[in-house]
Amino acid sequence: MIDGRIMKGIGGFYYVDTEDGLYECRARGIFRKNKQTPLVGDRVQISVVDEEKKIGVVETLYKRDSELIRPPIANIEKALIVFSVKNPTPHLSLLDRFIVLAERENLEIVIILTKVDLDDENLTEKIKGIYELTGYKVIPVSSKTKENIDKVKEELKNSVVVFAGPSGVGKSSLLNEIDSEFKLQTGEVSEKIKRGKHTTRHAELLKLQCGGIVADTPGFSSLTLDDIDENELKDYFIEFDEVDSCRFGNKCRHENEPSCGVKEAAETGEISKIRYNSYIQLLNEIRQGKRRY
Ligand SMILES: Nc1nc2c(ncn2[C@@H]2O[C@H](COP(=O)(O)OP(=O)(O)OP(=O)(O)O)[C@@H](O)[C@H]2O)c(=O)[nH]1
Ligand SMILES: [Mg+2]
Ligand SMILES: [Zn+2]
Repeated sequence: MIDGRIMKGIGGFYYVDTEDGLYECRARGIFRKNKQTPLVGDRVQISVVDEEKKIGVVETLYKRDSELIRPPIANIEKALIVFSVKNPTPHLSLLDRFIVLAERENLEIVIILTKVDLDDENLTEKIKGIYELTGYKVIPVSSKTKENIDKVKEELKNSVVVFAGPSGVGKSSLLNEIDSEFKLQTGEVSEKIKRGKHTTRHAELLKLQCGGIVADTPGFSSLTLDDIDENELKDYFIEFDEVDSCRFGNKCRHENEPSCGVKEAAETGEISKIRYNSYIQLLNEIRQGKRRY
């Protein structure tokens, strides 16, 4: 038996990286029976079936430190959330949804704004302003002009990082710039509807020359917060924590409660009104069990 990490999963095969190289593995039937699905990023134990051909079987799935459903990936430490300032137009409610899901998994979060070479409406500064108030690092980049590629590289050193964001924002393009050995497929953004064409089909872990592991993933166009509790949501808007003085303390849902410090902070601009409104929208959505975006 040897330990390894699932780098890629396609058509029922798992590609497991071990100290003895990469093995193509099937998973034991028992996982399916127990409704367990191995995920890219899973730490596993495999038995070798054919050393020559590098074929094995996944025998054990170790406990996950973190798990995302969209994109489907396990044991990530940090999420680089990638949105373009144009083509496609950034959808901040979708960005906030992803932040909530990543916060719940305790991931470190960095926001990457791509295609700044196309920014003719100064959206870069606007979005940067909103999210810097939260405390998240925001890095504007362009794979065209190579602006700030180095800063993104810095974020990838000695860490296990996922690139996540909508289709067509330039995740794979950016990764190709970051490591000259990567030859990831990239796709056009549809001229008419300005949406990506889902070029990347599977999540895949890639080893970087500089050390560190990064996952390229398929773009998503919607995220639901179905299994998040309405009382829990506020914990994932981390800037609310910095505001003291809600009359009901930690019980305050920052909605209609009197003397709510968070609501006041959104009025004075101490925290972003846009983020606050986004919180209220998501809160209502969770309540109504609605599934949008
Ligand atoms: N102008 C400009 N175009 C870019 C930039 N980065 C990527 N693109 C273009 O955007 C399109 C989509 O890029 P991809 O890298 O395939 O996007 P993706 O996020 O990987 O998309 P999916 O794999 O579908 O999730 C391609 O036509 C790229 O050439 C950029 O910085 N500036
Ligand atoms: Mg891609
Ligand atoms: Zn409050």
